[in-house]
Amino acid sequence: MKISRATLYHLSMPMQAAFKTSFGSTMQRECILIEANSGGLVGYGECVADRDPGYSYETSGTAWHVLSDFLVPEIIDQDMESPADLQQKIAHVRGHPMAKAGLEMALWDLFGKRDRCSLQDLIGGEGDSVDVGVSVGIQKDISSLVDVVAGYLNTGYERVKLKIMPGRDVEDVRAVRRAFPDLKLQVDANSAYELRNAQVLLPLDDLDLLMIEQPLAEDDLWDHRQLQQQFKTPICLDESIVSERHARQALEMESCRVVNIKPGRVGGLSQGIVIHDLCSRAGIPVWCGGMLETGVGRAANLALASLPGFVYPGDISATDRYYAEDITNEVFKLEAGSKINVPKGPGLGVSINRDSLEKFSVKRSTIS
Ligand code: OSB
Ligand code: MG
Repeated sequence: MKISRATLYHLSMPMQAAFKTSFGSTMQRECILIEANSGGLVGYGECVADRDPGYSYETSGTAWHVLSDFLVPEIIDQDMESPADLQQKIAHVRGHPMAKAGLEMALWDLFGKRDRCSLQDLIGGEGDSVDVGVSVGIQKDISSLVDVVAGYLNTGYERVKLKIMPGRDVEDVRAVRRAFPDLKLQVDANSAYELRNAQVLLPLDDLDLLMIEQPLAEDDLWDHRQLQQQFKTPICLDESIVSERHARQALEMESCRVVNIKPGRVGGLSQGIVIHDLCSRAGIPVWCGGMLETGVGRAANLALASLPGFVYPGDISATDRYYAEDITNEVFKLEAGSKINVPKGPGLGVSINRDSLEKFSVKRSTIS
């Protein structure tokens, strides 16, 4: 397979409601859509880097630069045997996993379309649907938080993740636990604590949480190990696991008992699969995180989450939890039992709504 040209679209999409985390608030979500052409086929990938370097050092600006000046030129008119082949061709580009993952996703879509095979089948996923939950941002006060959670439970979500930050942690979580004693509940701090002030989180250990996600800094596997030893509740790492090597070291150090896998954070679906396999061998459960994806990235996450080691519900909510209008014609709906169906069409199994793409594009560029 040879890519003759690729077009990058810098998108800015209004969200249904502001999504607030310990690192900032998003009302307008940015990403880069990669459209890759090969013969008569077109493949799409989503680069999940956001406008601001809050979750990661990558931004839509850095990803645009790295994709257009380094990654895409590396593959134009080059023969590729498989999507994973890309990784060798771009290994000399240090870092920038989200840019790499977006391009790799477009290749998976193309290979799947060429072979008339769904992404799920290409990677060996199973089943018609996956278990999902909803990630709830920090709200203006505790009673609004309980109301927002109640709203999601009414629409059918059976697992809720609460974002926490210093000053908005134990009391918020306790209120939700009191209101919903049997709810599958977990929290995510997005690196907002340090080992010395993370002691305030100890009461969370009695609130029957599935896990505590990324309490400490992304480059701090060691202190996560120290903290895990103080908790019965599993610590889950998100930001800290940027490669298979980090995953292996985290497991060897016992820095966590659960791993969140996001294709963007680890440099591509191929790398997500490698980490899934490593964790499965080690008996460590994984689950699929989210980056407020459009239908393109959401389709990829659903296929990935259908691999057997993904045992906890994913942060893969229905389209309407994020956007009133998406760039795919397909809309993902929440099904009974807090599930979303895995796309079965060739490649990612989604098609682009050109009008919506036009509407949300703030910049575009074709490389050939
Ligand atoms: O830490 O998991 C995170 C969204 C943007 C950046 C980081 C995170 C998140 C979420 C939302 O928690 C997950 C989703 O619903 O897409
Ligand atoms: Mg997280």
